[in-house]
Amino acid sequence: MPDAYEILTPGTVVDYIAGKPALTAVLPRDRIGDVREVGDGNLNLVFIISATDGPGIVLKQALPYVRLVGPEWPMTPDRAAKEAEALRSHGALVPSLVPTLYDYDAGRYVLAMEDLSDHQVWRHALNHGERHEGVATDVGVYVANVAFGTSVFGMAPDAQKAALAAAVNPELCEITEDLVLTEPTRPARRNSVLAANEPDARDLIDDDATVREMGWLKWQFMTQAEALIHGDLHTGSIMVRAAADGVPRSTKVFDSEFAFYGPVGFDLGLAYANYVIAAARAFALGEDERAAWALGLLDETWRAFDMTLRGLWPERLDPRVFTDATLEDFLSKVAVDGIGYGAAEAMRRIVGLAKTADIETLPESLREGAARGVLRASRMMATTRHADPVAASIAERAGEILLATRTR
Ligand code: SR1
Ligand code: MG
Repeated sequence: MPDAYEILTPGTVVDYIAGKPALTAVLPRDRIGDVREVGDGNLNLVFIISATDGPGIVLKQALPYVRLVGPEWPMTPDRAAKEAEALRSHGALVPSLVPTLYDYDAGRYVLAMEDLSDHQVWRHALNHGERHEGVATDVGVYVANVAFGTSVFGMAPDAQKAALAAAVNPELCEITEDLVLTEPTRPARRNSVLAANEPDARDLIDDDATVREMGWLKWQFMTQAEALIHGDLHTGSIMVRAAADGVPRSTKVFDSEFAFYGPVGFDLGLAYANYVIAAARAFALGEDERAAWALGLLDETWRAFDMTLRGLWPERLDPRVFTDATLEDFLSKVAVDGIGYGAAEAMRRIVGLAKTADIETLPESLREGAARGVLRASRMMATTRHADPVAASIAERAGEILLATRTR
């Protein structure tokens, strides 16, 4: 652990900004409005410092522990440095889809970023029944640009190796290895479900075929350094703004502290899983048409990923043996991986730590069926992905399962 460092409070952030020229250039002291601590994630403090006459600044400070649990779970605040690097790297590739980073304070683990107060967290929007068109496409475009631009396809080998070494993120990867890729299919003290779902959780643990898939996915996660992936690309890591009054719609991918060089399919999979979870909520609420829309997001993200990567392919740096056949092989691998990681993330959000508001805010009678459906859908995804790695058909079968298991 690093030496003690000063934790920001609503009372100290104004002086903090005033002491940093990179920040006063964006938000001079005389334009500072109010200060709010808004962190609702699992790990960090987040302050929005608004301006009296326009956008302000967001400060995000990594605590030396997991906020969701408390100081009894220490966690390196150096994760903020990984996030800063990912923001810089991804922001250079797809500036319109990543918040601007104004400053990174390595001594106090503070990121200063673009104020996205005119956006909302996509998960919140989904949970309120809103449909933001085009976001799933943006997700695919983002993942493809990162997959190409931070990998050996788009970077010189020496620069790519240096970036890979700098992005090693063991503590945050360990969280994912435990919470996403191990505990959901094993008896674990951090697992919990409604009493009515205990048989479903036991069925998952007893499902040897799914456990086998999780073992393989975990091994890939720990060994396949394909690109500087986001590492936590669920719908709570995406901000959305609808078009209004001449202001265009916007998507911003944030919260990349889990970034490291890992399998590209992991990012797609986290998005897929949270689309399935959004659909489970909609079905539970009797909004079947909106559920079908949410399931359609899997195909939308995949198509955008596929098309964008194909578009970037002619720019690959070494076409000697990275031929068009390599592209097809890579796309096939990512398709299978994405569905597998989607399965891992979906089951984890039902039985493991850090559940989703989508499911948790449902009345218990509805939650039972939604949770059962997501668990069964995730087992289907894990075990059928090799035979049928098509996002659209996986979504169709997930929909059948969610409909058949819903409770009233
Ligand atoms: C202890 S951190 C729990 C979860 O929060 C983050 O958003 C990641 O999904 C992580 O697994
Ligand atoms: Mg997060």
